[in-house]
Formats: sequence, C-alpha cells, structure tokens
Amino acid sequence: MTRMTYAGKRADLIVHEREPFNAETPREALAVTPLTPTDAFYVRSHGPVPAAQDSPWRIAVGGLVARELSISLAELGGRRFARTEVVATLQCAGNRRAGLMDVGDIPGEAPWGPGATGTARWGGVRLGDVLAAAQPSPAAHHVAFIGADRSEEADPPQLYGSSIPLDKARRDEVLLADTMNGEPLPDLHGAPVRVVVPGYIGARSVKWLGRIELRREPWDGYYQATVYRLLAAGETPAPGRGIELNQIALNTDFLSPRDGAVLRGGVAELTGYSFAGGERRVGRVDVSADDGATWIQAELLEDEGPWAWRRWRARLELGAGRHELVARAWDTSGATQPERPETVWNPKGYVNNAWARIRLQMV
Ligand SMILES: Nc1nc2c(c(=O)[nH]1)N[C@H]1C(S)=C(S)[C@@H](COP(=O)(O)O)O[C@H]1N2
Ligand SMILES: [Mo]
Repeated sequence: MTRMTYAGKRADLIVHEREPFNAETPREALAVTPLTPTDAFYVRSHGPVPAAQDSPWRIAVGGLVARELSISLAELGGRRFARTEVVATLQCAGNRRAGLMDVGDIPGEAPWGPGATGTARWGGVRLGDVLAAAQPSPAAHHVAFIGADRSEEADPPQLYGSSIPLDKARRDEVLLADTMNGEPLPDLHGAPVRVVVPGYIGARSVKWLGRIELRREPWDGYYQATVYRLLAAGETPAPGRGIELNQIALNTDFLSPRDGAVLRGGVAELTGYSFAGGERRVGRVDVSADDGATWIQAELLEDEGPWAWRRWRARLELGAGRHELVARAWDTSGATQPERPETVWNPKGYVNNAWARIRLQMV
C-alpha cells in the first residue's frame, strides 16, 4: 500500500505549498503508466478548496446567451446531456520553471519541475452541448469559467476565473468533467465539476466550476488578464500586458533514469514524455549524447489519442565516464524546441520548453 498524505495524495509528491495545496508528480511516478494515477496527479491551486456547497450544486450559464441556464448534477449525469470521455494531458504553464530559475530570479513563484503535468481519462458532458442549449448570441466570442474558490493571492482577491475562445469551447474535446480515471472527481481536482480544455494551459481548466459566462471579450479577472501571460524581460504584470497564453507549447522531459544516476553495463535505457499542445501532435523525439551534434530517434510509446502526451524510450550505448544527454521533440507543424532556457527566460517563468537535460555516469 502506498502511504497516503494530504487528501488522498501519495506521500512521494513534491510539495511546493501546503495551503493551498500545490504539489507535482515525481518523474518516477510519471514514468510508470501512460495515464497518471489520480493519487499521483499534480495539483495546482491558487486558493483553498471551497467549502462543501449546498447541494444540489448547480452551474449557472449566463452572459451573452438567448437562454440562461442553471444546470444540476443530474443533468450532467446523463439526464439532459450525453456523457462522453476524453483522455487528455493537463499541463501547467509553469511546468519546468525550475530550469528558468537556474538562469535568472523569478521572485514569488515556486520552482516547479517537469511534474506539473499529467494525463487522465476525464468523463462528463461536452461543454458544446451545454452552450448549444444556452444559445450564445452573435456577439459572444469568449466563454469564461468562474470557480467557487476565492484566491487571496490575486490582486485584488477574487474567485478564480479564466476564459477560452467560443470556437474552442464548442469543440468536442472540451468537457465539463465530473470523473477522473473512472472515479468521481476528487475535491483537489475540482469536485463536483471542472472544465477540461485539452491542448490549452492548465489554467483554463477551471476547477469547482460555478458559473459559465458568454462574453464579447476574454475574462478580465487576474488569472486571465494579468498573469499566465508571457512578459518581456523587465516587464512587470499588469492587466492586458504581455502575451495571453492559451495553446500549450511543444515540450519534453526525461522521466528515467534520475538525473545524476550511475549506470552499469554500457547501455542507458532512457524514458521521457513529450507533449505537443494545441491541435498539434508529437511527430518525433530525438535524443543526443553530444549536445545535439548527432541525434538518435526515440521510440514513441502508447498513443492515447490526439489530446494526450506521448511517452517515449531510447537506448544509448555510452562509454565509461560522465555524460550529459539532451532530448527534444518535433511536432506536426514542424516546430521543435529551443536549445537553451536562457533564450526563453521570462519574468513569471512560464513555458520553459528548452531541451531536456540529464546527467549520467557510466561505470
Ligand atoms: N478554480 C480553480 N481552477 C483552477 C485553478 C485554481 O486555482 N482554481 N488552477 C488552475 C491551474 S493554474 C492549473 S495548472 C490546473 C491544475 O489542475 P489540477 O490541480 O487538477 O492538476 O487547474 C486550473 N484550474
Ligand atoms: Mo497552471
């Protein structure tokens, strides 16, 4: 039996903050299966889990719609909207921030490693079906999601909220989810209902969903207008400043062996993950033992569908001594990853998709 810690999470999670609970999955746990076990899945929360609401929980749909709705859990349970499942990778925009902190200070943010990501089977109803019932007006171009959790770290303190374009919201893969890996959604992951926006930064997959608002413009709250935006060096966060992050950028990291491992036998067996984001897919993964002068191709493992990462493995024969290995992916738009974190450093530490690096010693 795995020893349990906070609210059903495994004791080996790397905890960045106790309250609100923020923790990432260790590489070893991500390495085992294509779907991430729920008890090992990363948690990123900007406020406390909201207190249990008066049942029945309902989700209000309003704003620029012809028909305002108030949806009950029973309606999400299949009474009104058809149920469906999607395997999707969630990934925080702050995934791999630690690699940027090695390059330059990022005050006020935690040093997340490569485990601010995970892949689960999400079950629920299509957001598009709910929107069709509400009949968005022609002026509606964005769909905002407002959670029930109040974030004190926001300026000013406010309910957590964010939005996506209406065109994305109508797509089949975007869910109002109430199950995760076949079980009821756990409290830490947004029970009773969260949004799952495959291909977009985790911040858009709003947990503890309370309200859906159709709007002309993107959500103007802190987590859309001020943070989760890519700033230029020297800029500080302010409403509307910087590039709003939406589709996830192509990324890769090693999962095993661990950094600094000492290996025998002359062969290194490497595993890792790559995720393309947006509507792109992982096309190829390369690994190099000579800092990119020459590459071998990794073998792509299980294909869990268009919204999931690809795990991969590679075998490299290496002579005795110290080695540094690098890995990078290519996606189906032909894009690849930048070599060095120096070139992608930004003041909030988002989107570190520089080549993955791992050091090994062969004896
Ligand atoms: N209501 C609410 N939804 C939220 C957040 C939050 O703080 N409050 N954090 C977001 C961020 S930044 C990420 S990366 C994902 C993390 O989802 P998880 O905790 O289920 O892994 O949830 C998103 N949804
Ligand atoms: Mo995030």
